[in-house]
Amino acid sequence: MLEDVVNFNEVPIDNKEFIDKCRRELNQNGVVTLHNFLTPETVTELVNEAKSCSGLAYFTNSTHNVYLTPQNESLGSEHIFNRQLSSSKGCITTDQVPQNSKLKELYFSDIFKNFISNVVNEEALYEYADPLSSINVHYAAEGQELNWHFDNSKFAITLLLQAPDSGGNFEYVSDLRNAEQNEMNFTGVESVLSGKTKVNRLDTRPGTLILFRGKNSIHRVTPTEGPRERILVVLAYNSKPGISLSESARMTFFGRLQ
Ligand SMILES: O=C(O)CCC(=O)C(=O)O
Ligand SMILES: [Fe+2]
Repeated sequence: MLEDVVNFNEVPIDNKEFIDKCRRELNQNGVVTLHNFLTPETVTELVNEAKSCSGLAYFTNSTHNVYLTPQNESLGSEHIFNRQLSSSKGCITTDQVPQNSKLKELYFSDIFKNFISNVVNEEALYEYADPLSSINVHYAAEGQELNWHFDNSKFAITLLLQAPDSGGNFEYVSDLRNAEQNEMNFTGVESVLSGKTKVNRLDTRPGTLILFRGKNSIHRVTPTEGPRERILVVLAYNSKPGISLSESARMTFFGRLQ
């Protein structure tokens, strides 16, 4: 029952007015924050489930530029385009999430997919064709962070399961570049990386769903502080069926193709 997973009293995702309100909010702010999206029982259950699977997680330390692209040699190694930032990422993949998990019930639910597709203005949403990329549970232990970047995907859905004692904050600057017009805004990026630009911080708690347009909004997750790890779920969809995440991205994030 989806009612056991989603807190319909506070977050009526099958209600037209509520859906319209979320769509307006996303269009205006590039982000929708839904606190208490998951019922408290579901949060507890999913934290226990995630902890029992954490031994399967694949951890990588990587360096990347904010655009998540290869270097452009012609700009020189000192150029902000080529500035290398380090991130550490650990996650389990869709096939490692238990078959009877409430995460799968939510991800494949028509009510949830209909809600998301209406809010993001897509006709329909489809799972990834590969067995890894649709549902990922991310773990960030003390000191681990996800550095400044712009996403490749049009939107991202996250569910925080466990917050660290401190740190692990989601920070962002909206509409810093325009990918559609290939405007990269080197000056704006430099100013964020050097700490001159004031950044926004999302208020996210266990059970909160975030719907975020990260293609033009630079964002990061600050290092986890203290022994309690940050545990967060990423749900990813495509607007067309039969699409897999690229092989290079699968190797980078998961260390395997299937
Ligand atoms: O961990 C988060 O809250 C955000 C993750 C993120 O930005 C990403 O996976 O691209
Ligand atoms: Fe991101």
